[in-house]
Amino acid sequence: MSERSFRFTHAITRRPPVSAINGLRAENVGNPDIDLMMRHHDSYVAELRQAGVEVSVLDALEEFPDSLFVEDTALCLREGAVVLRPGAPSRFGESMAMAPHLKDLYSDVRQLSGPGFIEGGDILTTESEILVGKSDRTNSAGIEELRTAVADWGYTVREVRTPPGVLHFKSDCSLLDGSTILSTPRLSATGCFEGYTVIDVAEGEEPAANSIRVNDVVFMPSGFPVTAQRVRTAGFVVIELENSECQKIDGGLSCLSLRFSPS
Ligand code: CIR
Repeated sequence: MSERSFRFTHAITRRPPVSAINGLRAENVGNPDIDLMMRHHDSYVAELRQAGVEVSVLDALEEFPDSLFVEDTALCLREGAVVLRPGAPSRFGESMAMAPHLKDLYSDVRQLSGPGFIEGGDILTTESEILVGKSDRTNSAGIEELRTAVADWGYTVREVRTPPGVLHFKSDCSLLDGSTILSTPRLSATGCFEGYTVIDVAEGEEPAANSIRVNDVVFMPSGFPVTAQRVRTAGFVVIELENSECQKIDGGLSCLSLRFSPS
């Protein structure tokens, strides 16, 4: 089986802005400590490099408090990239700021023109398909537009549902290999992963579902030991990363990078 869904040569990240203290969040659990967030971000970049990825670190964008969460701005595939349309009004301009960087790395960059909305956090690319969770940030019109945009690259898009009250589809799941998914029980219970092997995160450890497989390792947020052990027991190499400050503004590990291998 091909491994294109988790073998990456490149990643794009963006430095956290000081304005991230004003980042969007569903619940206020206190503002992030920006210095600590910067240190976590440095470690994240270093670990991606250690995993064999060439990482671009873009300058912070103070006018966009959530701009460190670059994943929401684009979908990067082997054949090309699609510039998305974030559904949060304060984040809409972030994808325009990302487009030129994608054009440096890809010869084919496509732009969704709307009127729908779609954020990268709702998109899970597996070996066989692209699952997109409808959410408060991603609507059916956005999903349809993405379907059309990637059709001639040979990808199938399947519309699924992000659980109510959950920010993004991938807040609750991640890909561990071409056919294995780490998921919260509330998401896997919907049946959307039929045909895949599913590992459920432990009760009370829901944020662990936002992990990332990058080449030979799985990066997981630290502080969720039962789930980390489950993933190790299933045969994966796990590296735990501190992400406490991003979690205060609903950001997981996947949100912090676009990972890809342009062909
Ligand atoms: C937001 O609400 O948009 C940000 N505070 C968090 C975005 C997290 N992104 C992601 O899950 N892909």
